[in-house]
Amino acid sequence: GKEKWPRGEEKVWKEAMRDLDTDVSSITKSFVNHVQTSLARQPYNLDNLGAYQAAALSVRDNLLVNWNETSLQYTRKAPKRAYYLSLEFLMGRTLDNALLNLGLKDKYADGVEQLGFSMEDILDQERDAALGNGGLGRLAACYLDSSASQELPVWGYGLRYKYGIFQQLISPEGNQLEAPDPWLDNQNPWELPRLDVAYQVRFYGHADRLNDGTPRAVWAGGQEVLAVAYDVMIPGCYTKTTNNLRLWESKPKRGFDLNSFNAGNYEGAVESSNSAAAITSVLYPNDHTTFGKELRLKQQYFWTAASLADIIRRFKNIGKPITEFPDYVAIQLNDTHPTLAIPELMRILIDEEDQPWATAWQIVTNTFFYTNHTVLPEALEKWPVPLLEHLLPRHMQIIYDINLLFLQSVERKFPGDRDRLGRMSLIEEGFPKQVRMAFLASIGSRKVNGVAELHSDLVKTTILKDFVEFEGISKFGNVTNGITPRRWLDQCNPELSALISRTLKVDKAVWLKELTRLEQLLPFAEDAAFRAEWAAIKQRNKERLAHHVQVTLGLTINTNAMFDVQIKRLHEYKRQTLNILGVIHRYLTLKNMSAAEKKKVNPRVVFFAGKAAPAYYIAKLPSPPNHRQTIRLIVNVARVINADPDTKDLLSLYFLPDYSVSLAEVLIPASDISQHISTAGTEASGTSNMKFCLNGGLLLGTVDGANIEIAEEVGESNVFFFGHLTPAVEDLRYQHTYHPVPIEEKCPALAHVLNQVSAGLFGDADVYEPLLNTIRQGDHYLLSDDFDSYIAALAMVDEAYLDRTEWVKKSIRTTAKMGKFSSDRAIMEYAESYWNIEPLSVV
Ligand code: GPU
Repeated sequence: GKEKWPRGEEKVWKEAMRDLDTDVSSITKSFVNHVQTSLARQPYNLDNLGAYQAAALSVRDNLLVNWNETSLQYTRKAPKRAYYLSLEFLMGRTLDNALLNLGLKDKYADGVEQLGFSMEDILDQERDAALGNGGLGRLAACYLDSSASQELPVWGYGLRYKYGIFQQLISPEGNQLEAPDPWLDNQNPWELPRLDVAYQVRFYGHADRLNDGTPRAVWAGGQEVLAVAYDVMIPGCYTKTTNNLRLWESKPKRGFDLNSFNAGNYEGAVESSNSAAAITSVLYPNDHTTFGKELRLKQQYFWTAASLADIIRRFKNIGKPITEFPDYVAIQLNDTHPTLAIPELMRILIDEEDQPWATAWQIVTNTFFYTNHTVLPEALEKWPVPLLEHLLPRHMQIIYDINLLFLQSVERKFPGDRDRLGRMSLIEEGFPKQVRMAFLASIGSRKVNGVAELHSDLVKTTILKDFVEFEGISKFGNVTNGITPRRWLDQCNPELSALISRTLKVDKAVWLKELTRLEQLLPFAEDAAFRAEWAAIKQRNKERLAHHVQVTLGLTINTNAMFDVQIKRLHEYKRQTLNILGVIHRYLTLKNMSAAEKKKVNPRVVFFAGKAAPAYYIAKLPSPPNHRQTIRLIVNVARVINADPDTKDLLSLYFLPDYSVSLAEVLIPASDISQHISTAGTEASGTSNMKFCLNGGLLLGTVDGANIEIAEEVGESNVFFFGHLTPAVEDLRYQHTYHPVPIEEKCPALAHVLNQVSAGLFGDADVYEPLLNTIRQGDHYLLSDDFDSYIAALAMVDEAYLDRTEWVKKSIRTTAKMGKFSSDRAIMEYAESYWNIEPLSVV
């Protein structure tokens, strides 16, 4: 029976359970209260860090009230819920975002000012939560914001890495150095340890089929590790809905192994406890690459097993039969990293719930949804069969069983087509055999999608072509990525946000959630006074960036120049090399100009930022040139160019170290033009392209990923496109291999640039040789094919910038037409067309 509630006097409870007061004096009271109690500090010597912590704890109180209320409603009403499984959540900072979503920023700013602090200084104390590598992890963070903002019952599940993405340092020679990111060192106020929410996760051991006429098996032995929940509050914008991001931490099942301890093996006992904790110790810093490391596979299973156990327990509380699981639960797989959830759910349904195979498979294939984020072959996950057999013996059996039944059904549809069976098998033949995770994710899911129109078409016609032919096209779709306009406009560009509200004559609470309203800015492109305000805000954002660089790096930046920005992970396919070679071309051209010619040139400042994969895992390979060399080249070109009195007023170059979400928030609003220049067909979507355009920066790019859809929205006259198109890429690569043309003939301008680098114009000539040779020979990413049109596009940018009035019009029109790229739109497409979930208001 249920206990009587409230236990004591109802009136007392109800009064105490009101929402917190949010007038300024209650805010200062709560702040000081946290200083004295939670932090146990003396108010008289409180520093900025302490003030940040007190402010965060005070804001958190508000979030927790909403978060509790939201959970209660979900439990009471038991709606269908969606779960977003992602190995990465690149959250960045939380305080500013929470204040804005709660609508409390002005009041807190007022309160802390009365106490002698500045809001800006306080916000700047927060460390980024950088539990991700790049676009894939940041997308997950935007999707959580949009889910909460639209009152959708969506939870995230991930890992609580002790160390996030490494901190990047750049040595004076231009080498990337990596330092650990101990982001949890100063207590994290945004998480709530849930030591009572814990599950046991097994590894290794043996799996024995019962062979009793059922498909059941018993998996026993091996190692058991504990998964403990840490909950992160995800506030919606102007709504009480506050969702949850549950991150798992690994712990040894007992503090240490008592048996070894008693046997006098203290070291062994401690080691076993270390190995359990190791699972969630560090985020793998490799983006778009896989290398069969056992610890990474352990992370993937640990996380999917704990998340599924938690989801199933919650489902069981509703009291419905297990066959109704897909009516209450949708699980989105963010890339193939959580694909083990498919055999894991099969295992639970068969071995623990005693379901027949067909029923279990029916449940599984109605529960999961799989998003693919790349078609680059080297990025498609494959796990060696021997490793899986060793670590997860029962799952390997289940994968074999899935494969057998699947191939039998393929054989029925395409009798005798053995090539097809080989192509479609979940097991790739070879030494060792490997499990193709994208295939397993596809056949185990209700729907499969790519992240932009072009990319989704490529998924359907290349890597999953056979699967489309077998299962029908309707299972394969597209959901074009989006970004949250809260962080990527209102928070990072408050002046522009305020101008938009004033101009549209509507509160930002409205247009931030209905972003297509920005279209109403279009007529103001013709209004000179509006254009002046627009341009002045861009200018102040450039000064804000320059100030940031001055304070952090001690460098003085020319804010009367065009700001040209490329910021993203370093990757061959993203072609930062093309950009730096273009910069060198510009430098050489300027060096040859007369004083009179130079007068007509508009000054330009080029910014790069981004991390390269650490060297350790390729260190032993016969050095394919890696992106670290590109960083080194950028830094050394910067050293030469920025010091050259002939050119430095017209061209300068900066590599900003340690790119992060919070650095992006300063860079993006300051950009006049940004570069998204991947070889056509290689960038699945890109999302920073959307952020720049939303902030009125123009786009220079290839006809790739979401660039295409951005151009469709803003109009081709407002973007600068160049380069070969996707259908030409394969032919060009074929030419490179079988009919190579020397680069001097094919692209003399590029050959000249390469020769200058080789000749030592920027020092270290031999260091760059392997990098330059990838262009001279093979040139897989087609720099030599696209260089001339790239240079032409850069010239068109220069030309367009000379007519500043026209440029500002383009900038306004670009922002005005970016409504489609709100992550609210994207997440609603998932909610309606995939997950079948609905908003639920929390009042
Ligand atoms: N992406 Br696969 C990553 O950031 N990391 C990865 O390992 C893989 C994909 C990116 C895509 O490169 C980018 O084009 C896309 O916008 C983003 O995922 C989100 O879908």
